[in-house]
Parts: sequence; C-alpha cells; structure tokens
Amino acid sequence: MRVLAINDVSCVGKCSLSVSLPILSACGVTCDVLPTAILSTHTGGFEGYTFRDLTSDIPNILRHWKSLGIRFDFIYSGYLGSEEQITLVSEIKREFLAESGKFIVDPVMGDSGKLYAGFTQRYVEKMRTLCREADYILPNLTEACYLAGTPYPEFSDTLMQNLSKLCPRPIVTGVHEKNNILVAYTGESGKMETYSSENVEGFFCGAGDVFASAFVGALARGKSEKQAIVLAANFTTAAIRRSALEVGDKRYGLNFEAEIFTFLKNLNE
Ligand code: PXL
Repeated sequence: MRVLAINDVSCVGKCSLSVSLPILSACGVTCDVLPTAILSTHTGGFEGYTFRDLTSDIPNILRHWKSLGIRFDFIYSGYLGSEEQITLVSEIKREFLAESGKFIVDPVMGDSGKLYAGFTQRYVEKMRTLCREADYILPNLTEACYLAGTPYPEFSDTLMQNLSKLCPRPIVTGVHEKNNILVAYTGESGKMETYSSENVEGFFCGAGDVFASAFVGALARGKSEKQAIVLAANFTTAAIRRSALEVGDKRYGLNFEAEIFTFLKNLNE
C-alpha cells in the first residue's frame, strides 16, 4: 500500500510529516510525502518561527511524478499553507489517486475555538470545497464548527448533518462529554456513532496528526473505518496520558513513540 501524505515539515514540535512518516512506516505501508511548507517550529505557541511556502515547487514535483506514472492508494492531506495549495491538492487527488483509492482530508485550521495564525474565513470556505471531494474528513471540534457554520463548542446533530452534506463520512475528534472525550462519526447504518476515551487534561499540538496518521495507517492495513477509529483513538489517548504525566513543555509534542509498540500490537491482532 502506498500513501501520499501532504503536509508541512515543522522542523521542531512533532506534528505534520514528522508524525505521519514514522507512524505510517511503522504500520508497514509506504509513506510518500509532499511537503507544503517548511517551518522552524509549528505555529502553536512558539514566537518568531520561520515559514517557507513551497507552493511554487509543487507543479514541478507533480510534472515529474506524472512522467513516472505514479498512483497512490491513499492520499491524506493536512496543513496546507495557502488557498492555492487547496486547489493543487484537489488536482493531485484527480490525477494521482488510484481508481479504488481513498482521499482523506484533515482540514487543519484551528483548535480551542480559534483559527491558527494565518488562517482566514476565506480559507475556511475554500477548505469546504476540498472536503466535498474527500472520502473521509477528520476535523477536530473547532474545525468542524467552522466548516459546519455552527457555534463552538456546541456539539449538535446540526453540526454532524452539515458536515455530512460536505462529506458523507465525517469523523470529528476532541468532543468533550463529562469526563470523556469522544470521536463522533457516521456509522454504517447512516446514524451518528461515538467512540469514547478517558479525557486526559493537557493540550498537545500534533495530537490530531497522530490520530489522523494512525487512522490512515490502519485503513491502509485493511481495517474498517470503525476499527481504524478505535485503534487511532486508543493510541492517541495513551500518548496524551503518558505525555501529560511527563513534566515538560507541551509545545514539543506528544511522546507517541513510547506508545507505538502497543498500537502496532493492537493493529496486528
Ligand atoms: O498539528 C497541526 C499543525 C500542523 N502544522 C503546523 C501547525 C499546526 C498547529 O499549530 O502550526 C505548521
């Protein structure tokens, strides 16, 4: 199986491709990459980071790939540096996704009710167009509310219905319910289902990327959507639980490495 991960390289801070590459490789699938930007760190809580937009490199990369006749079984997009990149990603899906391949969009735009630095309402509207082409979308609750046009932090039927109009299989992460945290998704029957995990205090940048990469890896290994959600949620929760106990600067990301063996054991069962 061959996965194309389209995401940025945040040199420090363990998110995006620094997370997708090890997780997908550990799953036993090929992870090819298309870097969208290079940053010295991610943008969540660091000051003075550098940002090199790679949009102008992408057409030449695609021209070369075309000459090689490459096709991907999965295309997974994450942090995109510009609206122009959203247009390019939809072209990549049309040109490079294998016939029975799956397109997974993590509409990385914000968290805790706010858009990340540099993102605008116009970007949200453009991201909706990409979600319309996806087989699965993986927004966190903040991104889900922006996409659905519903108030944060309410989790409602309207929110799921609006998301389902964009993409028939929305998977919303980070939904708080009492002491638990839920993943909400549209089950096989077409009704909303949830998978609940213990809510561990602590915000870690890159947790969404750990979930999305594990989800894509599990799908690529032939797991069903529901199995992939359970595997990815258990892995992410275990990594958050462990990292919350380790005193450290949360900006440097999750210690997902320490939980990867258990994740793989579960994946291989
Ligand atoms: O993990 C999400 C993410 C990805 N890429 C960059 C980010 C963030 C979150 O802040 O800044 C560059």
